[in-house]
Parts: sequence; C-alpha cells; structure tokens
Amino acid sequence: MKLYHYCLSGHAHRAALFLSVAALPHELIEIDLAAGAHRQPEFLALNIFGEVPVLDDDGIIIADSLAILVYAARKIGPSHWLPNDPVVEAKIQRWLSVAAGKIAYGVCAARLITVFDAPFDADEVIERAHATLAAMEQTLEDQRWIAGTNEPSIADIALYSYVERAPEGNVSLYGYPRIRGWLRQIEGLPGFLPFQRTRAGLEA
Ligand SMILES: N[C@@H](CCC(=O)N[C@@H](CS)C(=O)NCC(=O)O)C(=O)O
Repeated sequence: MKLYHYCLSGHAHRAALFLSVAALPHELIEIDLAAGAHRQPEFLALNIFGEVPVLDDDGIIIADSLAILVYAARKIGPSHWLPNDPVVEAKIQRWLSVAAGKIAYGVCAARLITVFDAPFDADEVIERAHATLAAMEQTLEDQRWIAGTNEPSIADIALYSYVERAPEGNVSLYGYPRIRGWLRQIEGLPGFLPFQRTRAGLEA
C-alpha cells in the first residue's frame, strides 16, 4: 500500500496512524502541499478534491482519511477497530462524523490559523473547539474509548491527531483530564506513530 501524505496534516496523520497500529505494511509518499504538489494533474487524478491523504492499495484508490480508516479496518478482517455489530458500528460512525465536522471546524481550523495563516475567526473556532472537547470529556467520564467500545476503534484514531495538537491552535487541553488520559492510552498502543509537532499557538 502507498499512502499519499503530508507531515503537518492531521487528516493524513490519522490515516498513517491507523495503518501503523493495524500493522498494515505501507509506504508513505510525501505530497508537498506548500509547493502545490496536490494541485498537479497526477495527484488530482487520485483525488479530485486535491487533498491528502489518499491510499493506493495495489491500484485501488481510496481518497479521504475516514474512508481510508473504514477500508483498512475492513481489509484486516473482523477486529475491534470496526466491529460488524450494527449498534457498535453506528456508534463509531457517529464519532467519525464528529471528526469530519466539529473537529474539522473546531480544533483543526484553530490550528490552521496559527500554522497555515488560515483567514478564520479565531474566537469562533476556538469556542467551537472547546464545545466539542467538553462533550468528549463528558463522554469519557464513564467509558475508556470514545465510542463506548471495550477496545479502541477507528473513532479513537480519527479523533486523536487534531485533539492532541489542539494547543498549537491556542486551544488548551488543561481543563480536560479525561481527554488527556485517553490521548495517552492511544499513544500506548503498539505501533503508535506520533504526529509531528509545530511550534505554534500555546506550543510556541
Ligand atoms: N475530508 C478530507 C479532508 C482532507 C484535507 O482537508 N486535507 C488537507 C490537509 S489537512 C489538504 O490536503 N488540503 C489541501 C488544500 O485544500 O489545498 C479527509 O478527511 O481526508
């Protein structure tokens, strides 16, 4: 498998992290977003939206980080990452939706301001980030993993990268002890792959 990747992208990181913890052999191919490599025709042929990550599994092309998590989880066969039980799968999907929505427009957007000079309203996205973190903190009160599973699922992987780097976007994790514990649990998984740090925001 080849994963088209960019080292500062949390979307790309969540895909790379899952391939790593699921022990799926793969090669990382860096797409230099700063140099516009994602707007070249060869890359647009892989993903019409011109975004990383994209997975190439021997000619099967899967674009979108969450689609990659689902594909890779199904590829390894039945496992705790994405069980077949409809109720459990729906609970996991609910948090994948949070990763695609509230996280993208919250902690991720806040980091885009400080790391990539994105022209967003910092107060608005930081407030949204804290609302999502507060809901996650409350959810983790009586469960170890975010979707209520006994073992980690792809929902935990999907949420990890941008939540862990939230301070780079001036979103402190100080008030969220359960989230910090949950992050450390993910970091303790065999095959864990760290997300590159940037000196920005509260990490500057
Ligand atoms: N929904 C996509 C979003 C991916 C995404 O936003 N990737 C960003 C990097 S974090 C990107 O490639 N941006 C390039 C651009 O928009 O010019 C996914 O989950 O993979």
